[in-house]
Amino acid sequence: MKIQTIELRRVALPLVSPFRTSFGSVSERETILVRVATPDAEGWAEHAAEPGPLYSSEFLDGGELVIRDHLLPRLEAMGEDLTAERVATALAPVKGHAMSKAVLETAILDAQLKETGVSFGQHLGAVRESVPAGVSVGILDSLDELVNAVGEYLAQGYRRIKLKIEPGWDVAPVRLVRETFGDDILLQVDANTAYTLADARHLAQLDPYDLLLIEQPLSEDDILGHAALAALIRTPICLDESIESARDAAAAIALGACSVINVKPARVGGYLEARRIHDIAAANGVPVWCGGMLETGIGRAANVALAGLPNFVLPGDTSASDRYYAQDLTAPFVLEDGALRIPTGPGIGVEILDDVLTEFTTSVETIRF
Ligand code: SMG
Ligand code: MG
Repeated sequence: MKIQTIELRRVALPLVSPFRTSFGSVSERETILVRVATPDAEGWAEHAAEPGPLYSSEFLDGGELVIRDHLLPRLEAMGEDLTAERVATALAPVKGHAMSKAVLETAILDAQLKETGVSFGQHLGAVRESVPAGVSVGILDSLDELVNAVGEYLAQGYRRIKLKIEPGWDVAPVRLVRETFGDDILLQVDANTAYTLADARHLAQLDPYDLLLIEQPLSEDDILGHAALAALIRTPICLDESIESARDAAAAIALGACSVINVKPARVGGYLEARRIHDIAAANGVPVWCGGMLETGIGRAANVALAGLPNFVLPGDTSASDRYYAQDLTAPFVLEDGALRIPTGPGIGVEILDDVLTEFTTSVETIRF
């Protein structure tokens, strides 16, 4: 494939409300959009990192630097032999930086699929037309606010609620949401590594509330800790930050560290590795669901397509655009009966709104190949 230019565009979009997790709070979504121009198509993708290295070691300024100085030269050296399928191998000598590798592979895959008129859903193997949507509810200032927020999301039709938790905001919010909204709602929690194995007895207090899962209670490198915790609590353990590759997924499953996996394509280097994790999990009877990083419509389109694969059996953090943004960069993703429709057009299948893009752009750098 012939690439003419690659554009790195920084954008910042205000969030409709701040989103607080155990590692910090954000009130806008800053990202780097990558646009790959070929003679016949334009591919787009969105970097998943945040401004600071708090969710994982990756962060936007570091990502921009590694893309420009270390990743793009390796892709450029491949000339017209470059295809999306060859990106991961070409970039493998660079350690880490999965999100920066993912944004490049995804933009190239988008251009490649647009050249051949194939959608992400078709290419990845989606088996449904729409995907049930969950919503991730951040840590709030009071339990009253939490009940209001959850009530609104349920009224909008969200099929599953995820509560962000941390020490001091865990058992009480879960108990209250269960008591207020009943036993039938699908409910899960996400700790973003905020606990240690010494908290096992405390986390066991979540057992009576019949949660779908607890996501990433312990440190990302504590696989054996998660396996030990699994024996001490009844709530199923789901890994997010710990799973950076298909090999990690296979190891975590084999060691009994998780019985569910949150698949975030960016965290694992792209959609092709994400599909391998889906396949390994399916072969082991481990259900998966699609995570989120507050993506704009650009990143969301590809995530929703991935969530159409058969073993994505739990609702994902693939919420509608208005859960995040008053104005998205694409036509908004909307909830239809609690689900988002998988785009069917070529590539990611969404058009970028030029005037909105310009409004939220903070810088642009164009690299000629
Ligand atoms: O995209 O709806 C979303 C956010 C979902 O909770 C979410 N993501 O650990 O799963 C996670 C967090 C990480 C992102 S925090 C900015
Ligand atoms: Mg998570």
